[in-house]
Amino acid sequence: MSTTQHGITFKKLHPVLGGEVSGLDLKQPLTTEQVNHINQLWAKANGILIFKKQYLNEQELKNYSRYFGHVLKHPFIEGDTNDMKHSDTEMMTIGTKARNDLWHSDMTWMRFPPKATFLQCADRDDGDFGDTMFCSLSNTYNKLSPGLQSILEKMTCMHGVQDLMSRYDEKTMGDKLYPNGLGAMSKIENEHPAVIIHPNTGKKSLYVNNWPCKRFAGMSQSETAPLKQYLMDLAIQPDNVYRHKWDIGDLVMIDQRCTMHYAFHDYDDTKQKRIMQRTTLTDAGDSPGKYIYTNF
Ligand SMILES: O=C(O)CCC(=O)C(=O)O
Ligand SMILES: [Fe+2]
Repeated sequence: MSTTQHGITFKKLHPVLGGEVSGLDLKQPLTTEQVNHINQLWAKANGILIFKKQYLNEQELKNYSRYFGHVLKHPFIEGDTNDMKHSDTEMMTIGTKARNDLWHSDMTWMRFPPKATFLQCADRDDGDFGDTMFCSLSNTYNKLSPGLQSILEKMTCMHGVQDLMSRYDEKTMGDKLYPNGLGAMSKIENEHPAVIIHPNTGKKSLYVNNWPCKRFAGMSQSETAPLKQYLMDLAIQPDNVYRHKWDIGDLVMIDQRCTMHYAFHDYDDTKQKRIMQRTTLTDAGDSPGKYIYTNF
């Protein structure tokens, strides 16, 4: 079922999350009305909004991103690897060999996590590989019993990035605070509520993710594991997951406040090509940051 308003067509792709917008050329400047409309559709799509055939260059992707927030200078800038590089600090290129085949939300290990990441398929070989799955954490919250909902609303979680360090150049990844001041690539854990209220939609969402959420505050990881496992199993049930098959030029706006994602690495990365580009958005400048959720 699709609806059209001001020449913009919206089609739901999945009962829970995921919607596709057509009728817009994102290379062109947008009016305030168009931006407001896209924001409404983004909420209607429960945080996963897809545009096909956009083919934005790096500057155009950054320009488009800026309509929705501040484009964060990514703090891994010193951690470039063969598989992930930064043409500048605001744009990240995710190469064929990169591994994101674990369920996660982006960078909740930060003191002030990003609200969204925009992901574009810049180049890839044809074929049935390298899909990305998205699941809804607001719907996961809705599935819980009122009893567990109210327990979780009183809880907070500790999020940490340290176990990712092995993938990067550890020498540059000490306890250093990055210029944007939003986090530290270190043993430091940052505390966030286990349930948040999305500031735009007012909807409650589980803010416990498979990664980088480590443990409930005041509890060990092993004490946390059973409840976290229960929540994650619920989150990734097939009826709560939209699976995207990428074409070159697809752009997905991912709301990191109410979703997790998983990128399949089901291909031979020495033979098949899959190049993605990403911007990371916050609601404030690079410093000192601002919470992207409403607390209880
Ligand atoms: O390549 C993908 O589909 C996902 C990339 C990703 O998870 C990330 O950049 O955080
Ligand atoms: Fe990610």
